[in-house]
Amino acid sequence: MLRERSAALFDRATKLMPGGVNSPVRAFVSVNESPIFIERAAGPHVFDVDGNKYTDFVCSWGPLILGHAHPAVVEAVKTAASAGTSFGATTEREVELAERVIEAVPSLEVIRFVNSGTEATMSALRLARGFTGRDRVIKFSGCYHGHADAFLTDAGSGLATLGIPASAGVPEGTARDTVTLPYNDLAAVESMMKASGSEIAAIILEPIACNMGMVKPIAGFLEGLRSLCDQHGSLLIFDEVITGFRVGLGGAQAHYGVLPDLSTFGKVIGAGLPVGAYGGRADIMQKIAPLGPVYQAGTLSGNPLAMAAGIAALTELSKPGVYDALEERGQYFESKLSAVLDKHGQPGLLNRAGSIFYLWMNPDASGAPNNYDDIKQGRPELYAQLFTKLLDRGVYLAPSGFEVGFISTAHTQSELDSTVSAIDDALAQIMSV
Ligand code: KE4
Repeated sequence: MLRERSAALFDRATKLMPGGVNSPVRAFVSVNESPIFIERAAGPHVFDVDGNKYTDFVCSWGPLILGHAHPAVVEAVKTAASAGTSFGATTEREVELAERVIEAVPSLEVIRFVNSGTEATMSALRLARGFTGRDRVIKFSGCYHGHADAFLTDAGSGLATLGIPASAGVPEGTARDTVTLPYNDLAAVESMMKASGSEIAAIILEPIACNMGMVKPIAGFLEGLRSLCDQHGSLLIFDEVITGFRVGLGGAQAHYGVLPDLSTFGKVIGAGLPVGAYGGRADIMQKIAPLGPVYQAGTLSGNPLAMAAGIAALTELSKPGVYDALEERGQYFESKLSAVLDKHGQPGLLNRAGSIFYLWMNPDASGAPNNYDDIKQGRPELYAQLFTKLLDRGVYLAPSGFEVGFISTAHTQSELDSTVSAIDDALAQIMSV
């Protein structure tokens, strides 16, 4: 495929923005490619500025569970925009979306909208610290909670992609208050809580880790964290920015039946527009200004266009059978792709949770990964080869071996079949070398 206009635009972009991008993973560094510039998208497809068509499994990193340019979402945004783009005042749409989110997610009593997942987790941590009067937080290696200082130790997503163990610019004191433990290692959390539980404001995690590739909680892990937080008066925070409204209307907390004290959201609830949210128990949330002493604010929080998009998306997602259909598509894709991986001698393993999947390129895998150290046994260079060959075959996977892929309601069986066939073809080439 020719991608000359993308290359020319990238040349201009690199003179204007760091790495030519507004978010590091978009630079395609770890897959040794020049990034594609997207011109438009529809349903399961994106089209680059050179007119090339790709079946898209990035889906803007999760928000587009209904596919690109869903008519109901586009119409809602157009209608909202024609009445004004922002007021800096309360609107009915904020009330409506808040009611829908709270109704859907079992642990939510009160919610606050912000503009990104980072803002949501940053605010949730400040709230946990303000509510408990404690400073320290436990996070898990390979989990990514956005780019607030407290979370940039041994994090996933772009830091994993670029091999950055901890970001420059984070003060020693901040890093000292963040304890980073191995995901799924309940014994490590138990001993930390036994030693310092009275200092721990919160334990935060992705209930299904999707930023180191995919790592699911082993039996008892989430329940164990819940119990440890109860024992030591710490708050349990589920970062559901990816899993929220993705693995079901109630998110991972409903799926696993473990209720956190606070949850964070983003992505799907904005349907591609900038939205984040944090919420949970009313007694905790009432500490937030203007009610309480924990300050958090935002010029564009609850933006009418973003609220309209979110309402439209949740209206579609609330229709009967939507998540069953997504699960069926996920199962179909998993069964077809697993057969192709077997055919080529299992160069990789597919991990899946609903419509989220992770292709872990690791010929030595003996089973699903349980933590970041397992994940790092994989072969990102093999993934990079597969990425490039698939891009040339019109399949756009995440440009990083540490990111997951997403299936939307717009991905038909035909798109999944052609994708599996392209992977079969690409692996035949790669494995023959
Ligand atoms: P944002 O600030 O990027 O909206 O959300 C941060 C965030 C928080 N929590 C979780 C579980 C997340 O996955 C994210 C952001 N996800 C990455 C992709 N894995 C965003 C992609 C990017 O950084 O460009």
